[in-house]
Amino acid sequence: MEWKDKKVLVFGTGLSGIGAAGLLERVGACPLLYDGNEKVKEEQVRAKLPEGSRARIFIGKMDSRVLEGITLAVLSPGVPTDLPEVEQIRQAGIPIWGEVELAYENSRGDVLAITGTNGKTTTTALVGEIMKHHQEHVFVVGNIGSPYTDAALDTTDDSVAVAEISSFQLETVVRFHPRVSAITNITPDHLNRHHTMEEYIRVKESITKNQTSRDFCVLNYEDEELRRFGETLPVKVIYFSSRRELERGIYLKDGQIRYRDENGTLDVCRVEELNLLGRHNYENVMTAVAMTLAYGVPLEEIRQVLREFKAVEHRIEFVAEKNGVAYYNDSKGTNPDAAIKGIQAMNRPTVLIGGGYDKDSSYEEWIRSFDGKVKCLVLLGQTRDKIAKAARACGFEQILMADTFEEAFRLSVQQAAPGDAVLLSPACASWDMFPSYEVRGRVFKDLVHEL
Ligand code: UMA
Repeated sequence: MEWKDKKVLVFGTGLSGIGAAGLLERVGACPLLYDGNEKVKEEQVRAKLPEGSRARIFIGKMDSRVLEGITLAVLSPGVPTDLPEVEQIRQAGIPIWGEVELAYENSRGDVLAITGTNGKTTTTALVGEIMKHHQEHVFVVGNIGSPYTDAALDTTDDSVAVAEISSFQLETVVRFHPRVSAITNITPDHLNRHHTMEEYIRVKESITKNQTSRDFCVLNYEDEELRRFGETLPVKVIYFSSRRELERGIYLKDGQIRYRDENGTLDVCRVEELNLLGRHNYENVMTAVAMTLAYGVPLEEIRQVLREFKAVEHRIEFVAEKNGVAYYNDSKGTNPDAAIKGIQAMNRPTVLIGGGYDKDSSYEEWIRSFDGKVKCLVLLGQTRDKIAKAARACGFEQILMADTFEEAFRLSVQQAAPGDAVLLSPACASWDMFPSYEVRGRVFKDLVHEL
C-alpha cells in the first residue's frame, strides 16, 4: 500500500495507538491520534510520541471534523467494533483495520500466532524463547504487551514474529496470515464485548481465516469445539491432548510428552524436567512444541529451551514467604477459567483475593473449584457483590469485602496463618481499579515485599 501523506485515524492512545502512529509516521503517512476518553490529556499523549512527531491529536467527542480527509482508520484492540464512533467511521465509508492488521501489512517474514482464552501468554513467551534459540531475528509481539506495530518495520524476510493475538485483535484483521497458528482453548470470556459465546468462538477461530494447505494450526483435542473445527480446516492441523494418547499429534501420557506423526513417535520430555506446574502448563508446552516442530525447529533445540523456561510474571507467580505464609501473584487470572487453574495449583489452605472489572462472567464454576482449599475469599471491585452472591448460592460463606486493593491485602494478611497461602487470582480484569493486570500484580508484589 502507498502510505505517503495518507491521513490515517488511529483510535486509542494507549500502547497500540502509540505504536500504530509511530509506524505510520515512519512510512510517511499522517496519523491523527484520537481518544474518546476526555480525561486523557493531549500533553500526555504527545509525551509518548517520538521527538519531532507531527502526529495530530484529538481528544473528546468524535465529530465530522475528525474524519475529514481520513482514508483509513486503525482501531486499538480495546475499542469495540460496535461503538457508535466506529459506526460513524463506517458510515463515512472509511475502511477499518486493527492495529495488528496495520503491523502485518508493513511486515516481512513469517508469523507464528497464538490465541485462546488462557495460556496464550505463556505459550507465546515459550515459542518466542525457542525461536530465539533457533535463529537470530525474532520479535515477540501483540497482546503480550509489545505492540506488533512497534516491531513491524524492523522485520525482514528471514525474521519471525511470534504474536499473541487476543479476540479483540482478531475482530479487525483482514489479511493477517500466520504460517503457524494455535488456539489453546476456548472458554467463556469477554462476553460483554463479543455478546455471545458463538461470536467469541467465531472471532477466535478467525486466526486461521487466511491460512492455506501449506500452513499449520495447532488445536486442543480436548476442546470439543476446536476438535470439530479442526476437521473443517483446509490447513495441516496438529492436535494436542493432556488427557489421551493420540494417533497423530502431541500428547501427555504417564508424565511423558510424546509427539507422533507419520514418521513415528518422538519422546519430547518428562514433565518433571519442566519448571512449570500444572496440566494447563503442560498443554502450553505441547502447543509451543507442536508449533515450533511444525516450523522446522529440531527437537533437541526445543528440549534445551524447555528445560530452562520459567513461568511468566503474574501467572501463578510465587512472590515470597512471609511469616510462614506463601504469597502468589496470579493477577493474570482475569477470567473464571484462568482463576480455576490458580486454585488448582495451590497445595495449602488459601486466602483468595478476587473481584474486579465486570465482563459479564459467571462465577459459580470458579467457586465450586475451591474444593475445600479456600479458607476465606476477600472481594473487591465492581464484581464483588455479584461474586459474593454466587458464592453464597454455592454454600460458601467465608467472605470479606474490601473497598480498596490495600484493604483487601491487609484483610488477607490478617486471615492467613503460618502454613497458608495468599493468592491474588481475581477471576476478573483489573480495569475498574488499575490500567492493567500487570500494574495490579506489581502493586500486590510491592505490598508483599513491604511486609
Ligand atoms: N479507548 C477509547 N474508546 C474506547 C475504548 C478505548 O477511546 O471505547 C481508548 C482509551 O481511552 C485508551 C486507549 O483507547 O486511551 C486504550 O487502548 P487499548 O484498550 O486497546 O489498550 P492498549 O494500551 O493499546 O493495549 C492493547 C491491549 N489492551 C486491550 O486489548 C484492552 C493490550 O492487551 C496489549 O498488550 C497492547 O494493546 C499491545 O498489543 C492487554 C489486555 O488486557 C494485556 N488484553 C486483553 C486480555 O488479555 O484479556 C484482551
